[in-house]
Amino acid sequence: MTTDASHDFTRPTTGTFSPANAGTDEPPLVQLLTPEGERVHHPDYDIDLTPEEVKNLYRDLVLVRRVDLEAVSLQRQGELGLWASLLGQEAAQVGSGRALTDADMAFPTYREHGVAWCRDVDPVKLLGMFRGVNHGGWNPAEHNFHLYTIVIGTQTLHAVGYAMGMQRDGAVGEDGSATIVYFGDGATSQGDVNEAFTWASVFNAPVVFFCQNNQWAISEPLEKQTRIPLYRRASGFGFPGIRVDGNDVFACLAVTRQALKAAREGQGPTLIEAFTYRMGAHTTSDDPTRYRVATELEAWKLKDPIERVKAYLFKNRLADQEFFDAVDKEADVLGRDVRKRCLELPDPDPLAMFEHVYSEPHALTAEERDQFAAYLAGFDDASGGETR
Ligand SMILES: Cc1ncc(C[n+]2csc(CCOP(=O)(O)OP(=O)(O)O)c2C)c(N)n1
Ligand SMILES: [Mg+2]
Repeated sequence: MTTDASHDFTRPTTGTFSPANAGTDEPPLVQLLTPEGERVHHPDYDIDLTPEEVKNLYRDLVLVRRVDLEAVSLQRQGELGLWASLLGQEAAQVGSGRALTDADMAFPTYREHGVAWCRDVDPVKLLGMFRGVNHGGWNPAEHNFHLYTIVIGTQTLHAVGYAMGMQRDGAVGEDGSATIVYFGDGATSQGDVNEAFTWASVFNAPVVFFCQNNQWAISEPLEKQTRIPLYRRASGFGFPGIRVDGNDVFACLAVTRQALKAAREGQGPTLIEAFTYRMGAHTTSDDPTRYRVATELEAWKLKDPIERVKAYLFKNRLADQEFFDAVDKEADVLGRDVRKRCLELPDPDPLAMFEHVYSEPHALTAEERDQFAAYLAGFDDASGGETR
């Protein structure tokens, strides 16, 4: 191998280097609630929450986790084709989701069940999509929550386009709307995401890039996506980046609220890196024991997003056992209800798959639909479904 003095080949490529702690002058991530449930203060990102608001956040976290658990079970029982669990990422999703106003628009990946909850999307609609009985499940315009996007990173471009549209319609400003887009650590390696950063930056688009760095992109660790902490990518594009404790619902709420406000006020985009961990498998088709060690999981368990809010409420006598029992009971009722309604979802009309391919009638799609209808009609004859 040739060496070139102008390049630094001395940096380690494996082992000691970690984008989680790169550089010695790395500021600590924004945190307002420690894993032990101690409230800490931050000079730039503080937040005042009433006991009622904290209890509501706790309730959101517990209910969202319960829906997720129920979905994993349903998949295991053969009732869903697939499920992407949010386990461990509840605070990042509920904190950012609750920072949104009704007028704001959100673009999710396939894992944002907690944000969907905050946008009042019925969880059964999410399950329907993973059961393969609907085409996405909800009307994005009704919830200001776009459909789930499986193609990694592409929704960042949709979001920037949407935000630029709002900007041109004059729909931003203090009481107007901002756009938030969710993506993962792996997505930051996609061209789409980097293009979205460029466009958002140069057009000063009112958009918040919310990256849930859950440390893994299926079996690829963070080290294979970046040599610097992800939030620092933003400075190269010309807008601020901030790293927040993604397991701290208070901090996620505070930081996202501020970034959305800045977007509305014409200050352009912000990249938020929510530093968190995917506690479950990538999806129900994945087995993470094949590529990651159990000690990593154990370390993150101690940073659980729900336990720290519970500890905070307990320590400060803001809630008693009765409250926690009532939330658990509500979660049980919700879990049972979601399961029941999922199993009752009707199978779709087979021809429905040809609807909504294009917004207007399309000759080729119509031809394919007619061919398929004729094929299906072959099953109706007296031969019991035999076609020749
Ligand atoms: C363009 C594209 N390439 C590859 C895939 C396959 N794929 C699905 S999820 C995933 C990893 C995404 O990781 P990350 O962005 O960190 O999100 P996470 O799943 O961890 O939430 C990949 C590569 C895809 N869906 N789309
Ligand atoms: Mg990831």
